[in-house]
Amino acid sequence: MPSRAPRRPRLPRVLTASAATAALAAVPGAPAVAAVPLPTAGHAVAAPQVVPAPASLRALSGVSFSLTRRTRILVRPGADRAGTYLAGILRRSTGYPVPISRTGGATGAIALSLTGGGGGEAYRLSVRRDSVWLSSGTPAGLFRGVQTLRQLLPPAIESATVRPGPWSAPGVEIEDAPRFAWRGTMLDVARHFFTVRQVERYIDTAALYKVNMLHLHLSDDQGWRIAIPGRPRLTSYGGSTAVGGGPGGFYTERDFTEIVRYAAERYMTVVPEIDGPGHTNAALASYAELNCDGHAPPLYTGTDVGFSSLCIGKPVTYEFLDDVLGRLAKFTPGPYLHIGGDEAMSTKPADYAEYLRRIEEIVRRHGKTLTGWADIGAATVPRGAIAQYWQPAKGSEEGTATARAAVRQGARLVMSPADHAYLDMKYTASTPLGQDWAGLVEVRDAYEWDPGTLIDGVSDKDVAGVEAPLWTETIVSDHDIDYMTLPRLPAIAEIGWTPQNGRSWNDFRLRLAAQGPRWAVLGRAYYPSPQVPWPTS
Ligand code: TNX
Repeated sequence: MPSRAPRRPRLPRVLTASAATAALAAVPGAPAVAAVPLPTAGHAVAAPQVVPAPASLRALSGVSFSLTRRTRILVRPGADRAGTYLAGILRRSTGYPVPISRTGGATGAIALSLTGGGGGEAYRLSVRRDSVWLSSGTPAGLFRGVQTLRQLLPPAIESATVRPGPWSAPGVEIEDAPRFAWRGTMLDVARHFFTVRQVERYIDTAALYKVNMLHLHLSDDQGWRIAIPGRPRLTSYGGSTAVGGGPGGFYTERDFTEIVRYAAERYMTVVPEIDGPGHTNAALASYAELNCDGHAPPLYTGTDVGFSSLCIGKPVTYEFLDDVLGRLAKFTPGPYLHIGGDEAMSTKPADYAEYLRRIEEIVRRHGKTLTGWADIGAATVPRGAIAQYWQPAKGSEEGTATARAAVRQGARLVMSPADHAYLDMKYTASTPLGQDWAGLVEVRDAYEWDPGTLIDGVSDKDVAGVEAPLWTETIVSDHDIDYMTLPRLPAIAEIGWTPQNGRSWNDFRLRLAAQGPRWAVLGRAYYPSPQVPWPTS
């Protein structure tokens, strides 16, 4: 790894609410605000420290908004869900009633409105002395804006029990929109199984950083995690273990539907993955007919890759895939089905191409968009497919060839280069969890790269977005998930959200530092990287 000169930690900037109100730019729908001097507040209000950095943020020096026992949330039509979600957070920690009202003036209120104009996740947030205005063209944009407002309030706002406050947010004018539409994270529930509750907890962590795609790696050599009617052994047997021989587990259709619902409430799309033709030992062990020789291998609890393959020439393989993908398609409202396709070292190239031809037809027939690891670029892929780049290669190096081939065919890339975006890589040689085959990935390594220039011949228009995968060979608990995810998931989330020219490591590390106390209140463990000037108290 290149050595980097240590930098002197800087403390987060602090604004005091004692200066005169700055002149405010007009926000559509908001009344003009006179530049009157503020009463001197008795406490300092932290400067805005938002992750991902908004596309545009203007701090209003000397201005702050304080939640009080009388604060209301004013929801205009279409803003109910964001309002209810925000009220849930504010009520728990402040103990204030925070009623939601649909009528009345905005003074003293947090006003949420759908502007009707503009789609996507863009939003405007204006924090003034006597009111907060949040507007967006979509409910999803309001939800993203609520995450920003959360981060403007003190970390204790995340508390599940009542805290004393004060509850002030610094005055800001924010206009924000994401760089990429796909800002994902993947959780491997195959190597180790995680319960619905654990997945939902992870969704909550990711939602705070405006992550909008949840990729679930539902099958691999070590476990099959989703119930499929008519194929009970996939879960009763194929789901019965995990890496290291643990008890495994699986989701019923109800469980899966609950995860989809919970994610959708946070405007997050679930992308289910059934890996193949490799990474299929759990399925091969469950049904002998899926093996070319008709013999089921034993269950596998090690961590090797590349040894299993579905039988390409047998019709039952495609009946099986049709059943599984058809069922998943039915329970997945999002447009994507991820078919894996990585590391098929036990499948001949011609067989791999045939597998892709057949599975592409199945995915299309079930009305979904083909999504796979970028290895699929070695075969024929349809225009509009999504290829997920994972290798730790750059420029035109070997390893980028399949991704470039996918782009030439009209696919778009989701960028997950393992040496930057893999959440299972160790931070340092002494990190107790994780792997190091792609190198050590400190927070700065996770942050300092550009998905639009990493691969020769691939530019922003070919990139659907970014995703941070958490493979779980060494990950078994909520604590492990947190420790590997924080602080790197926020780094990848910022790459996906913030314009490339609007972000820098020196600024990011200060904003990241401000997240530490928030994670502490949320009960999230994190890796206290020495690259980040965490507050000491
Ligand atoms: C490679 S990257 C894999 C996974 C492993 C991971 C461990 C990719 C598409 N496949 O099967 O879990 O490395 O880091």
